[in-house]
Amino acid sequence: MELNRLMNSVMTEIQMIQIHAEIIVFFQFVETMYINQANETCDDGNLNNNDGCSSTCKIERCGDSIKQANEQCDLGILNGNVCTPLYGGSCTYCNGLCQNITLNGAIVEMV
Ligand SMILES: [Ca+2]
Ligand SMILES: [Ca+2]
Ligand SMILES: [Ca+2]
Repeated sequence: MELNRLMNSVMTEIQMIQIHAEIIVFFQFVETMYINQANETCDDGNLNNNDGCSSTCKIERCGDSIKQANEQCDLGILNGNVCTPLYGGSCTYCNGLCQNITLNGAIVEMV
């Protein structure tokens, strides 16, 4: 009987330790989800893109090299690099507001 009670209390202690460990893991998980880590520029606690904070916890903006839903293009530092259309042709570049801009080249006039 004494041994039984001792065994029970040992088991209870082991269970308490396990529960404690699980609680720590849970809080670490919550922390990872919501708290800004050093490599993050934002954290909205979800894994969705296009809501201002990306799934990799970076602030979504024009110039981040990732095309968000409200952007037509995003080439990062190459935004605003104006292209040069050929004669009679056209070219498209991404401007500083992440919009595609199409330029038409001069028309070669047949004389
Ligand atoms: Ca985080
Ligand atoms: Ca998000
Ligand atoms: Ca972008």
